[in-house]
Amino acid sequence: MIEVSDAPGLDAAVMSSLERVRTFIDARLDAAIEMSADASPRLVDAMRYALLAPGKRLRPTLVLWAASACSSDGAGRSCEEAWEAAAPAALAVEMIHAYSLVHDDLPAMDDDDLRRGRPTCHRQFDEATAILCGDALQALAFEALAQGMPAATAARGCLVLARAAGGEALVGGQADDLAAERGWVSDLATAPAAEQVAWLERIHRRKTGALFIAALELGGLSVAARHDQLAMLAAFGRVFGLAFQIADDILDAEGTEAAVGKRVGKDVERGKLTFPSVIGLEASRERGHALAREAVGAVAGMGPEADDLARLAHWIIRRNH
Ligand code: GRG
Repeated sequence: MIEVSDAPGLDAAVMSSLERVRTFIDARLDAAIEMSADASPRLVDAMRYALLAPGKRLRPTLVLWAASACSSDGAGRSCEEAWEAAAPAALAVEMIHAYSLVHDDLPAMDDDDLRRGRPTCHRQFDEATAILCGDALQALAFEALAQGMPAATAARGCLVLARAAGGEALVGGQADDLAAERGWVSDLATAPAAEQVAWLERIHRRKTGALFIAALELGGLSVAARHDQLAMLAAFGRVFGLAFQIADDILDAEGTEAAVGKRVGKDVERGKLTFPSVIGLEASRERGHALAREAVGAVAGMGPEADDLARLAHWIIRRNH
């Protein structure tokens, strides 16, 4: 099992592994966004701007690492072959993620000016273009999956992705989060801490967690993973997603705009319910580390091939961006 005694070494290992994924994925994202002359040039510019912006590529990373972790175990596939098989799914999840960020930043939602260290899509272009850009990225995600995978895997993959992106998950979590922020949910502000934590977990399980779990499942599906492997990946995803979100809340409370690439301190400014605001910063950090350990335990049965996933789980709560 991965230990965190050598934290600087762990950070360096994760950063260099993420860099390898970025090189692999960015070249393919760039190619996937080539459009015919029928697409409006301004729209395509906005799509390229949003999709190729310098994000961490965490979701495609999970797709690729899930695929390689499931491939070595007697499946007779090399890591390179696993990544190639999983590439359409990796592109698709990043497209959904990029669309969700563009829409989340809109004035009607979170109203942000900065994303990934650059002006948000609607600030760089205009609001209507940003809305259409998100719409087109969402459609392109399903095109990438359906076109790049064998038919039966593609059908299953589209189902997994549609559920994770839909009204019961990403969009539903976002809708409930907005409802609470705008005071449409009564009693939440005065509810006991345990109820507030349960509410936070329910939001984040859908708004951010579902896409992480889908990324891992899609990675497994791409290489025809066994049921037990898919179950381990799902268990990892459930706790990884929550650890990621706790870290996101901590970064909003004490990160810097330069490192995070977006405005920080917004949650406090808006009196938003977050893990630090409900249980405090130290308890949030402890909970995040406990979840990271749980995530590592969830994939322990996959052997050393899951070491990258395990390191990522430890890093996710330590990150500064
Ligand atoms: C608009 C349907 C719709 C959904 C929006 C993703 C989302 C739901 C909102 C984004 C707002 C936000 C800051 C959520 C917290 C978690 C999150 C998704 C952070 C950004 O993800 P990272 O850190 O970003 O993986 P990069 O830029 O590295 O890809």
